[in-house]
Amino acid sequence: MLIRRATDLPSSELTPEGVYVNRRTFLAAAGAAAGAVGLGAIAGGLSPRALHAAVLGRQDPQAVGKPYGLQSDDKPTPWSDVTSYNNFYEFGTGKDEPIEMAKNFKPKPWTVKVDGLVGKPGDYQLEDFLKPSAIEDRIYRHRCVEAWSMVIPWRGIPLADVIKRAAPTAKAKYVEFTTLYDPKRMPGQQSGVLDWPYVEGLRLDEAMNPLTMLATGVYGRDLPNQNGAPLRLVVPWKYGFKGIKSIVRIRFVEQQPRNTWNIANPSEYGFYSNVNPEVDHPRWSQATERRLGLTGLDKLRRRKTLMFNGYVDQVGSMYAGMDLRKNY
Ligand SMILES: Nc1nc2c(c(=O)[nH]1)N[C@H]1C(S)=C(S)[C@@H](COP(=O)(O)O)O[C@H]1N2
Ligand SMILES: [Mo]
Repeated sequence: MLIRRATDLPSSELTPEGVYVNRRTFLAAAGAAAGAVGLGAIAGGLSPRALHAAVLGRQDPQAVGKPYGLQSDDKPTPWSDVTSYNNFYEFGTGKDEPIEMAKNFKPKPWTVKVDGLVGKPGDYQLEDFLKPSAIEDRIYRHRCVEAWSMVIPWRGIPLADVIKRAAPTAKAKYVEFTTLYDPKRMPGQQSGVLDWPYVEGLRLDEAMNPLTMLATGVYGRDLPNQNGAPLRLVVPWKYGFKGIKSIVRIRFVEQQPRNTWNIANPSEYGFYSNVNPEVDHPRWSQATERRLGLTGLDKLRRRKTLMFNGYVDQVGSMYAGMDLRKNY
């Protein structure tokens, strides 16, 4: 990996993982919202939160869940930011696009295939797939490779539960996850911007780590489509792109699986993708981050990024002896 010293990324949030920016949808929606509520020409200045409230009339729900690894100044990022600022290229490359483009997506019924090197492969209806596990609410830090962060109250089950039920064989060393491939329902897949379907992977011990979740909700509600309905991965010590959305297949394999962003740009995105303030992205620093959903002076303050996103105690030992510059 090419490692260059970089200053903080300017406008990091406007640069998707290496491709391009599309603010047209957002600006059009902002214009419409302003018209509807009589705000006139200041439309372009509406925050996603204000826009959300204006268009949908929704109040932020209360965060629910047990805090994991939070610092004293980590407050849950408002629902309106969590659900309006998303990367989900199946529904557009702009972060403001998924909320709009995914709104008619139907995540039910949903089947999950469990296969590969397991004693108990199967195709499950989502309800049956989840049912044996207790649903939990957990509040995690969330750090994107583009140097923005949130604090998200997830709802879901430990991935370890699913793995134990699948009974992997001794040969299984990795877990591969695959997103739905259905270009009619996911119009972004009609473009060649990524190799479809989106795929991700974890080493088996990472997948078994008690922090790793399969999420079905945020803020105590079912996942909004733009957040990866009805089932997505949450790995809080890794960059956000490991959190593959709308999962239809979980496969146990012997070799390290390929992962979409590594396929798209191997010099910038690796397999491990652990949050690490000491290893810069080739085009920007990873030492600090910008927290979304804040106001006033807090909004301007960059915070120091923590090793493994603040989860060293829970996950550090899995990487003992590994060169984290090589295994980025
Ligand atoms: N299927 C799929 N999963 C995906 C993506 C995607 O484009 N497609 N984007 C990833 C990226 S780059 C990030 S940062 C997170 C964003 O998740 P969030 O919208 O819940 O914050 O989803 C990840 N999962
Ligand atoms: Mo991302």
